[in-house]
Amino acid sequence: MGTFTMDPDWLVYCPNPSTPKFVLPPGSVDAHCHVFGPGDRFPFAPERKYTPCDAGKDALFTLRDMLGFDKNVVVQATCHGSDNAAMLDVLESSDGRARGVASIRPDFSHNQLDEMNDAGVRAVRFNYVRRLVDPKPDAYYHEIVEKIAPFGWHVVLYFEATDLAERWDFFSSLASTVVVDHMGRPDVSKPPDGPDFELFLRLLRENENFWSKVTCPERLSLSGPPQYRDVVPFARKVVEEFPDRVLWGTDWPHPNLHSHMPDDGTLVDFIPHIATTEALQHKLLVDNPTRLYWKEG
Ligand code: 0GY
Repeated sequence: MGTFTMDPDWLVYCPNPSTPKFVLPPGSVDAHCHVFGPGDRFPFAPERKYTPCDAGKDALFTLRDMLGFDKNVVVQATCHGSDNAAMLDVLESSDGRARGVASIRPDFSHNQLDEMNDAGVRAVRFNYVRRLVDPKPDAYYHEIVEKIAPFGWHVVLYFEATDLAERWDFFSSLASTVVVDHMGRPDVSKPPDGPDFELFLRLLRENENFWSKVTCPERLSLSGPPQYRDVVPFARKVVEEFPDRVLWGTDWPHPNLHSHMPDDGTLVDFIPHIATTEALQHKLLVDNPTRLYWKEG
C-alpha cells in the first residue's frame, strides 16, 4: 500500500494500448502528456483536487516508444501543485527528449527558474478550470509573466469555452507565444461554425502569437471512441486554418476521465482524420513542436 490512495472513481490509463495503424513521421512529439508521482517518491500536493493513480516516467517512456513518438512535452499536472519535481525528473531522465511546461508561483526565484530552464522547461501553464484549481486574480499571472520573460518561455492556457469571453482582454494582452489546451474545450454538440467556436477561432485569427493543441477528443467527444467523430470537424478546422500553430499530444495518463479510458493507439489513429495530408501531419507532429520546444539560443 503506497502513501496515497487514488480516488475511488479514478480511471487508470490503458495498460496495453494497441499498435497504431497510423505510422508517425520520424521526430514526432507527444506535446501534451503528464506524469503522476509515483506518490511515494513525488508526493501529491496538499491542495490537489484529485488523487490519481501513479503514472511515472518509465510508463511514459514505454508508451512513447511503443506508439512511435520521438519526444515528449510534459505538462505539470495540477495534482502536483507548483512542486515540479516529478516533471523535472522526467526531463532529466530523457536524454534531451523531453521538455516541460511548469506551474510556478510569483515567489519563485530567478535562480529556481534558471535551473528549470536548464532542465528543459520552456513554458508555464495558467489553469482556469475551477474543478482543478482555485481562481487567481490577473495580477498573479502578470507577476509570473514578468518572471519568465528573461527566459523566453511561453504561456500555456487551460480554460473552458464558457470562460473565454470574460478572459479575452487578459489573454490578448499576453505578448509571448500562447498555447491553448484542447482547442479551448469546445462544446462539440454545438456547430463548429457556430458563435462559440467562432470566438475561439477569432482569438487565433486576431492574435498571431496564439497556438492551439488539437488534443483530447476523448475528453470532448459525446459520440465516443474509437472515432470521436463529433470532434473531427472542430480539430480539422483549426489544423487547416492554422497549420503552423497547432500541436498534438496524447494527454496520457488522461486525468479525470469518466466515460471511458482511451486506448492510446486509437488516439494516434485519430490524427490522420484531423490532419489529412502528409504536409499537415508533419507540421503538427514534427515541425511545430520542435520549433517551439527544441529551438536553441
Ligand atoms: C489535461 C486535463 C485535465 C487535468 C489537468 O493538470 C491537470 O490536472 O490538466 C482535466 O482534468 O481536464 O489536460 O490533462
